[in-house]
Amino acid sequence: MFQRILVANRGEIALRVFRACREMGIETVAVCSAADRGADYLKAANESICIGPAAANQSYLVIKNIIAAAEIGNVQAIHPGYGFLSENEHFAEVCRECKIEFIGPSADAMSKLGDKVTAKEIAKQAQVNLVPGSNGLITSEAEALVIAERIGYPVLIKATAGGGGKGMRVARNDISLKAGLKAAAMEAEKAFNNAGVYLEKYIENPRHVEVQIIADTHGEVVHLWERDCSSQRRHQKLIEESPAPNLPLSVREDICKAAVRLIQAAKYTNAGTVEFIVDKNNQFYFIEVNARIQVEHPVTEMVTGIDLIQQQIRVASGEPLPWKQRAIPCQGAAIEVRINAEDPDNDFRPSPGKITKLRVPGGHGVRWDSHIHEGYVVGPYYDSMIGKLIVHKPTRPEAIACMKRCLDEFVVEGIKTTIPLLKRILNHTAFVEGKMDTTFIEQNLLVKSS
Ligand code: MV4
Repeated sequence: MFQRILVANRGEIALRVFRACREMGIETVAVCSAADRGADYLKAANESICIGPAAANQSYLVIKNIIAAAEIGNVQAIHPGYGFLSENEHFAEVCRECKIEFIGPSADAMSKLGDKVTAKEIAKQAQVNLVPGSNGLITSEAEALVIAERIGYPVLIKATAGGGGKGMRVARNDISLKAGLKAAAMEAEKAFNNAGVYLEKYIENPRHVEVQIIADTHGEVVHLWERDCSSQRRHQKLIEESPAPNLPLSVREDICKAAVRLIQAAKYTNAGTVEFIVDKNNQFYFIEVNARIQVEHPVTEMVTGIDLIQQQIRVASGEPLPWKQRAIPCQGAAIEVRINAEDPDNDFRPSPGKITKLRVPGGHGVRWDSHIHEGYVVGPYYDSMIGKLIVHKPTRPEAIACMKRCLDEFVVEGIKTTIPLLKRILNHTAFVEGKMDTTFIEQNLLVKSS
């Protein structure tokens, strides 16, 4: 097992990893930008090294600065957290060239799954259900028109280097398909340096269901059940839960087994998430793989009782997975809300500033994963998430009641937060009945600015 790990991240997830390591007897080295220097959460690490100015592209995203800190800090491994360099295959490669273990998948698995067309080919080989569409990249307008004719409109144009909804375009007829292809390819070239696009049948109003998996370096893969993340706005998740509501057990088992087959076929190691969309008939379709630990991992930890960060570290050090699939339960219901320093009534504008008063809820089955405190200054430089509130109860109605009670107890003064919007969602019949889809919040819960 490693004795010392560097955490190449900040805020909530850096603290989450420091805490996991402390319990395992592993020392931690923190990196921080000038903006985070002296922050309270850094005291949970054994040492902290400043790696550059506030701007992420001059600190948390600079590979050579992080490697330098890892050398100075004398660590054996790096945990990347989520965001920043977590899915950067070049970073994973450099770590291993420097004889530092990257706590995540191999650069090879990352690059194969990072290309959506290649990921779909692997999924097809593993007999995982795909959305009908093009077999691979679109090579001409004429080809795209023939495929659209075959699968029927509406169709969705996606960038092979995209993901997370970046560079997607819906087309409902030949004219918008032709225009969309050109625009999507140009946008993808600019954003990802890769103009490749593919076509899929557009599934209207899907649910977003994703499967947590973890794989060791000895060929064992298990799933840790699924999460429903349909409560989102512009691809930013607001609420996540496990198990997925209104999904029959047989479908849940099938989707989880499909995820395991895909991960085995990709020779993927460490923790990852296989993302699906689910239509009104509970048919599921593979969408993409997220090759990192995700923000919403705590809901899975609550229902399975497994510490995913500790397990990531164990499998990265070469330990075999300690349990068989049948020993991984999905007990009760867990819900997570993301609390962001944003104004939901003002187009989610970031709301940086000093937190002048903070009262955090507690009680049975309540977990608060956050680096903030009264007096903390939320800066303008990074993602606006300031914490995650997670509840775990025997049943979903109890979890909803608990979350509502917690949000009522919450006091955050000095900045605007998404708490009022979260309360509205939790009180909406669509959420209470487990009937959210990925379009619901934008269509029903937001005051449209004219
Ligand atoms: C889709 C889709 C409908 N049909 N693919 C958006 C994010 C990216 N990971 C995949 N996404 C979608 N792919 C087909 N063929 C709808 C979405 C989608 C979505 C998916 C998951 C979570 C939120 C979403 C919000 C809008 C659209």
